[in-house]
Amino acid sequence: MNKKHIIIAIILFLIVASFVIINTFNSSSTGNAIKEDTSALVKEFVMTSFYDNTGIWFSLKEISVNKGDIVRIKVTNIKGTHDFTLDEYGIKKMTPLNEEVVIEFTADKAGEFIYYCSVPGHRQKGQWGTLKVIG
Ligand SMILES: [Cu+2]
Repeated sequence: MNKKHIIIAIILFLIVASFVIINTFNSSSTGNAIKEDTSALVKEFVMTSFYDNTGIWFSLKEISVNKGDIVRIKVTNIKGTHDFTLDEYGIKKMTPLNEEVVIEFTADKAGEFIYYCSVPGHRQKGQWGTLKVIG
């Protein structure tokens, strides 16, 4: 073995050793970082839809989030036949009686939007609310 071979052997050893070190470092540092790596926040809201002798309603009249948030709305219809409609976000979901329906979307458009029930007459009788997306 001449000098050249020894130098090549040392270089190869250093390359392999650095790979091992890098891999060890990566796996230990990403272990708890993976789940924290979501910059978007999930904003959760819970509401019911129902009617009474004064009108037809969503229990939440207003929802306020920041642009970029993930919005999760849990709607339970406790009286009547309703849906949850939010035109600007392309959402129209039936809400069967006594069943929690989860609506989830990213609030990527800033502004004020009206969510409502599209069953004829319901919006006019009060079944709507405002989604405020603060940009
Ligand atoms: Cu309705």
